[in-house]
Amino acid sequence: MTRSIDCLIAVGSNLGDRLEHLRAGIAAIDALHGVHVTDVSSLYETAPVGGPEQQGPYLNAALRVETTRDAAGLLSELHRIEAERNRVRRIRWGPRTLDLDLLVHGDTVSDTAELRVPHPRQHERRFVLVPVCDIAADVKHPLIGRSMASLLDEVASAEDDLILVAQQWHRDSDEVDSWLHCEIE
Ligand code: A4P
Ligand code: MG
Repeated sequence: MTRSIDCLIAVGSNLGDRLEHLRAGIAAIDALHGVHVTDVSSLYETAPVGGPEQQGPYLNAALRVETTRDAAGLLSELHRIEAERNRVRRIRWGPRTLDLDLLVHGDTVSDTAELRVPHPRQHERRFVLVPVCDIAADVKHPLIGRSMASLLDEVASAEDDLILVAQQWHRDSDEVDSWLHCEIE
């Protein structure tokens, strides 16, 4: 039997109907052969870090996933799902309908342009670490060797850089304020 690998994926959107993009992305990941979403973090609205000025705020969350796929195979499926949500890459860190970043894939380490795991900037970013700590606070960063909770402790926070929007949100039946379904341009 193929070994099942514990993974973390960051999800983000700051263009169009952000909630819809994230929900559809999670459903598509869970529907992949050999992939099972085991946990979903709370949903956060976060101020954009980097990229062009005047882009809209992000919705960010994190997923825990079990998979029998290797990291490259899983990432190529994540890119396909992004493309299904009309993700267009124009400018680095520019607005996007759906961003799916593979943060951790078991103890896999890769540093090529096509596949960087663990994701190189995750341990510096509250918009990644805060959701990750909802579902995987004790998971150790495969290279740094420290828990996600201890990495979060060291990241400086600015006022209003991140607000909790909802704890239960990723299924259609969940109750989420209707403002979340607004279109961001
Ligand atoms: N790539 C290689 N390894 C990976 C991996 N583990 N996961 C390649 C995902 N992609 C990986 O990615 C750029 C290239 O990295 C692709 O060719 C991919 O095959 P991308 O999705 O086109 O662009 P990106 O996500 O903008 O790139 P990058 O450099 O990973 O961005 P970051 O560092 O993730 O930052 N502010 C807030 N508040 N919330 C956000 O979610 N996101 C970013 C993106 C910036 N600011 C943000 C947010
Ligand atoms: Mg990305």
